[in-house]
Amino acid sequence: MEITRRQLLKYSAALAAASAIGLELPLPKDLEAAHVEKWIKGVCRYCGAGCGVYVGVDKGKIVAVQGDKDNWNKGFLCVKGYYLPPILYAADRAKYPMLKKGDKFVRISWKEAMDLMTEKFADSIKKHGVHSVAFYGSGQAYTEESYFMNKLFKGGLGTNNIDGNPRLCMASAAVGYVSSFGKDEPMGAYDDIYHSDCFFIIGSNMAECHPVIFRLINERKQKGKDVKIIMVDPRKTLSARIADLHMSFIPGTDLVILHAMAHVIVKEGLYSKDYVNNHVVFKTIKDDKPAKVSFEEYVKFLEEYTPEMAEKISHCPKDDIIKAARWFAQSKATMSFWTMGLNQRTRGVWANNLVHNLHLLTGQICRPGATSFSLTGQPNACGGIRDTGLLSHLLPYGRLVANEKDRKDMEKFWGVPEGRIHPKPGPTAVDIFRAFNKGEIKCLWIACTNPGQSLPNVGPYRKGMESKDTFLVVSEAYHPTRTSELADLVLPAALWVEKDGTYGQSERRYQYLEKAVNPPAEARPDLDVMIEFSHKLFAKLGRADEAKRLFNFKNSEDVWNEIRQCSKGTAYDFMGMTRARLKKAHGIQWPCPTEDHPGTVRRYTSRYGDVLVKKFDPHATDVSFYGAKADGNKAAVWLRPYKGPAEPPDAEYPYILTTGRQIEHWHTGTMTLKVPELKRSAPDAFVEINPRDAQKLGIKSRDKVKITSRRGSIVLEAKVVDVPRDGLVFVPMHYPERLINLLTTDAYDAMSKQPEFKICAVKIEKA
Ligand SMILES: Nc1nc2c(c(=O)[nH]1)N[C@H]1C(S)=C(S)[C@@H](COP(=O)(O)OP(=O)(O)OC[C@H]3O[C@@H](n4cnc5c(=O)[nH]c(N)nc54)[C@H](O)[C@@H]3O)O[C@H]1N2
Ligand SMILES: Nc1nc2c(c(=O)[nH]1)N[C@H]1C(S)=C(S)[C@@H](COP(=O)(O)OP(=O)(O)OC[C@H]3O[C@@H](n4cnc5c(=O)[nH]c(N)nc54)[C@H](O)[C@@H]3O)O[C@H]1N2
Ligand code: SF4
Ligand SMILES: [Mo]
Repeated sequence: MEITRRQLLKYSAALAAASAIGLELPLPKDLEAAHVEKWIKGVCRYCGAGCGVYVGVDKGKIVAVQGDKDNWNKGFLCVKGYYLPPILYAADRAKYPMLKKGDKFVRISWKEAMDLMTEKFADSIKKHGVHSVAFYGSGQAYTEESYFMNKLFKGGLGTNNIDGNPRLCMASAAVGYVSSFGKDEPMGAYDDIYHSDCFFIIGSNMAECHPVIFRLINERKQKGKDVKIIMVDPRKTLSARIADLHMSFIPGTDLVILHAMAHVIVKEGLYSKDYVNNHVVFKTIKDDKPAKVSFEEYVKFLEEYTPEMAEKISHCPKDDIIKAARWFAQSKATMSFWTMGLNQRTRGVWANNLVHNLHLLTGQICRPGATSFSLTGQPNACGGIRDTGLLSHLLPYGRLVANEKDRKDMEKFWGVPEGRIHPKPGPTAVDIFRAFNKGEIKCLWIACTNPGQSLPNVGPYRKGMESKDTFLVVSEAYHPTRTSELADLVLPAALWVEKDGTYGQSERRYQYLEKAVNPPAEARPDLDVMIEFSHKLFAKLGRADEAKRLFNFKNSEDVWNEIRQCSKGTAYDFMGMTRARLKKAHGIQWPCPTEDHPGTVRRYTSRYGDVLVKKFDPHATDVSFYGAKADGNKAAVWLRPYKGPAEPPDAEYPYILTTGRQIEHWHTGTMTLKVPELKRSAPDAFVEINPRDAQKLGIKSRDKVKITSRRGSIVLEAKVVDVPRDGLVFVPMHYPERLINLLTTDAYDAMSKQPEFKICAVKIEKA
């Protein structure tokens, strides 16, 4: 059966959401497997929602996927989830280690590959020191893999040259949570959706990017009385079409909108005196340092941010701002969601702080339905990267590289000499590639990410990756990709349920993925390769005995057990999540300190079950932001002045280019473009432009259009639709033959170092 895009969306949770009808659509016949020997419990490979799945195995092959009815997703999946099986059997799976000789790749053995790789890394370390090697990881790797590499680099080698693609994705959210609440990760859960009656969704196209979570919101909207959805996005996305209020504005100006909402809330007395008096400190930056200020000073700061002023800057109607502020403050329970529209910005952290501000001011937090919830992009950005600390400034479970006590703590835990962990944060994603370009980093290992396509301003970084003067290893499940084509050595990787491990998802939920089938040919689980690498490298550095002690893991369960120990006593404590428990459970939410603990749905509140409140704050009555010990366990409302994007449009480049996603495809398309139904539905890139701008430019749908930024240009087909606002165009990021990142800017947020993928200036002409 030929499936059209319309039908496909229908089968996905997305259209169910968008049209708010037909929620129980049957699946098309060709999604149901003919015969299944056994069903194995797991998790979807793709987004941070973390839908529970069962994978159907027949004769050693995955033949079907169905939703887990006992998990939070209640058996629902979106199209990507249903169509998982074909990604394992694509013709371009990487099957053997491949070495680049001249312009060609030749097959070599694993022994040759590991000998060569460890020789290159050891040689570089001996000649140029430990900071001449680096690792670039992924929010899609298993927790065990990421924890292991972090230990190897920071604890074993003593370099912080290790970062990952969550820097492009969740860094602003992580720094936002830490600066507002003292610790990372959301306090709430998907369960809050069932209790909320106002959804404030900003910079998030949930219908396409988190469809099953969006489905829950729609279900709530249909069942609840007077449930409001506010959507704040400069495009009228599929998600925005069902909103009660869609606030459109000039990209990069939403800081003034958020301040103006706070202005209205304060002016109309809609704030919570209890929160202001008991749970909040007000903070600003004075002389480059955080400083406390009074509530009165905050009110004074807000004075200039009137709805009128906000309208002038953002072009969002002031009446919308006032209405949104009232709905937010006056609903019984308000829940916010945001993703890349806020995070991928040079003011990403500030934008995150301003959303938290609204919740703290109004007391719309830490009770059922009221919470400030950052949606995670990748399936293991939370558990694997933010929690294990695989970012160049972090150590596991909330500890910091720059904090002496935290370093000592980890040195003791890992059993390495005091002073081993380097006190200075290492380079972040973009800066790793800058250093690689300059030859300051000489050997780089990239695993489970495709930066040759996904980095901002990717042109110069592609040149650096291709250089013959440095050594690039890429662990990939497919070959060639836009990164593996630039590598010196490609290591074939087992994919998803071809190996076992743990994912930690948006709502602090850990889930275990069992191995269901064997990887093709000589592809191996990344963890096996990482462990072998550590022993061989240390042997070449004359430290074989140390490696035996530090990296003595036989399998992923050994690593998981060390990880649990490492979380013990921290604000992340999940000592109680044994492998045996995770195998049976349909996900467990941390904190979960003991084996008989059921997991924690809502954090920072003892009334709703967080047992760590009493442990860290014995005097707490109900709510305690115990991560913020230095501020007396109070959260921070930040005074963050308005600043616009790094590259606003001007006379020469008068349009704004924004980039992002479609429901069918995953990032660089290596997986989803191999699924015929998904490819048919969304076959190629396009530039979305609204009818008014199209008319001005003399462009019709399907015309070829040339888009040029200060860094590069691309020719794409026009799609004239009334989705982006005036002056804005949108291009999806998924297509390897259409590198939109040749145009984007690598300017990044000063605090989170997350690049501004969402905004750069372009000019547009008919090609
Ligand atoms: N189908 C699919 N789903 C995915 C992924 C995928 O590749 N495909 N990837 C996953 C990952 S890793 C991530 S990070 C998430 C991303 O999920 P989302 O962030 O929801 O998706 P995007 O399309 O990147 O961008 C979201 C919206 O930001 C808006 N935006 C642009 N500029 C601004 C601005 O200045 N302010 C505001 N408020 N909004 C703005 C855009 O118009 C766009 O609609 O999706 C996850 N889910
Ligand atoms: N223009 C633009 N660019 C963006 C963004 C944007 O909004 N706009 N968003 C940014 C964001 S939020 C993100 S998260 C990044 C994502 O960017 P990437 O992480 O670069 O994109 P993916 O396609 O997810 O890359 C994962 C790679 O790992 C491979 N793989 C899959 N499973 C395994 C495995 O088990 N082991 C190994 N070794 N490999 C495996 C896949 O084939 C794929 O090539 O893109 C960023 N880039
Ligand atoms: S919503 Fe996300 S986790 Fe759920 S099926 Fe779709 S891609 Fe997979
Ligand atoms: Mo992401």
